[in-house]
Amino acid sequence: MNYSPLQKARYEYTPKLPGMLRHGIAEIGVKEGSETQSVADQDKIKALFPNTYGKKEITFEKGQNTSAAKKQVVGVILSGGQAPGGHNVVCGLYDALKATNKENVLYGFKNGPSGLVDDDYLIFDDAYINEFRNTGGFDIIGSGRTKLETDEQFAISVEVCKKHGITAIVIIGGDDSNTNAAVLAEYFAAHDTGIQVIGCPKTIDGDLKNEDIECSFGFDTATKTYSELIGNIERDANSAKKYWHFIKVMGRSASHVALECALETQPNICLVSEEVAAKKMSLSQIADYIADSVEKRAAKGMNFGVAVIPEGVVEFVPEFSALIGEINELLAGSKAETFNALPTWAEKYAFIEQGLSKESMSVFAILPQGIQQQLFLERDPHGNVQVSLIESEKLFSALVADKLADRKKKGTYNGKFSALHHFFGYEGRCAFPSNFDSDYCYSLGYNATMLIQYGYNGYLSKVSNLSAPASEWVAGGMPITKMMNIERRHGEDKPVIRKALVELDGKPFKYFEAHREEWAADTCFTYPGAIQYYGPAEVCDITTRTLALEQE
Ligand code: FBP
Repeated sequence: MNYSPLQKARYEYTPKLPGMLRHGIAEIGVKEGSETQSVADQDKIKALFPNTYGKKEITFEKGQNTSAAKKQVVGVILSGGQAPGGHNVVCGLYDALKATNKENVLYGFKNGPSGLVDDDYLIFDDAYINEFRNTGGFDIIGSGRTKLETDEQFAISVEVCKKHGITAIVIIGGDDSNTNAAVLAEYFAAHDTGIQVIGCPKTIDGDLKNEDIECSFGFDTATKTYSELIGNIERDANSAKKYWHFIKVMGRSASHVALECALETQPNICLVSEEVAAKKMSLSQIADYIADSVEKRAAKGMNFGVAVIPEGVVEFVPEFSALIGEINELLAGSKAETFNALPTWAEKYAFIEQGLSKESMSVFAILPQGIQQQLFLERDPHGNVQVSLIESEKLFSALVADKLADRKKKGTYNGKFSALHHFFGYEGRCAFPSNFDSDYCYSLGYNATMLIQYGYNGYLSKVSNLSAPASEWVAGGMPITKMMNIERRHGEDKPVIRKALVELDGKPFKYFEAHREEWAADTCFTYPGAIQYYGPAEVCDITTRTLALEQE
């Protein structure tokens, strides 16, 4: 194996645990808090989770470890998209298991939740796990997006666990995966299996957060990686002075990633999908908003700039989601075949023109042809438009170019507009975790072992007070049912963890709102540079601006 110098150096890094987990295992006591209730729909959630609902929140503290001495055989699963720090959750889990009892065993189910039902696993040992300490990626066991949600899958899971003597399953995932973890925990309890389930909050998107979970892991490193790249592009823009860069960033529906990157780099424009929805903005209004900045800057001789676009923004534009809905209808069932059989784009266009309402057609007509075609070509297995594949960075730059052409005709704008496009997503999901994510993830894993040791089931590993130094972090657990409500999904009422979108009255957005006018008209770029792993704590251990503003 060839290791990079940084990889070798990171193997030596000792992640910081919360103060209360730093004493020996024998001195980790537990304090139970009050009973919990779900955030909404209490009666319905209680009825669906009769065995795991209403449990107490708990905190660990220095004291006598009163847990039952019992050999633990634990299985861990990585679920969904990669997020920096996942390896450290596994390392923390492993180290705490071994520190508790050398006989404890950790199984890793491969390639996501399907590994459990397929009984596809490896057993961790020191030599294997040491290769992954403080590194990015999920390649330690792989990940996948299969959901564990049917009784049949649950029954197989019980058989697999029994076969290996597994006492607990740890699921490292986002809101959906942890919702599934809660359902699995309830099944295990209802069938008296004695198997526990613990979740850990993962996703670079930052949308698994609530009053208990301050942030999901991976958000810190991913946004720092994107911010470094955006900062570099800003510096290039400010040097060359000839391009407008349109940069789309991952994050699915929520705009937490885009907003954090904007707070870090102060670009000229950052769209926030949640604001677009609240103001019911049209594509034309958004294009005008960006064109205003282009025009103001051009008047000062600055024919360059940077615009950050959240991945999911188009879904939040009401007229655009209406258009998507109509397209899905237009091509439902066998109509897709009729459409696909049309030989030329002109004929396809005529078919579309006939099928769409006047309003949706007027939206469709202003889209660049590449995007129009994308809407009909890139479809998911259910035949629906794959909104996440829409190149919104190109869409908005084309709409802005049209606006500027009009303004030129009217004589209000006389600049040059040349656009370049970028999409940052995969670049950040497997970066070496920042010190924050290394420490946070290791703590989440270590803490998960403590929750297992104390016999908790259906809990999320919780580490809080995260903008303080790690020594002051607070470790404990929260029943997952506390975070749930009922939502309509695929035509059915489902118990789910509520996805956290950007709050427009929250401090991070308010800060952005107070500064964006100045950023749009002037050049206020900030260049955060690369993540620093070694050096002064104020450079290396700082958390996101989002968390700092939320907790100031
Ligand atoms: P999770 O929600 O599973 O954490 O994944 C987040 C994410 O990185 C999104 O930001 C992005 O839209 C999506 O995954 C991409 O998924 P895929 O890796 O399947 O292309």
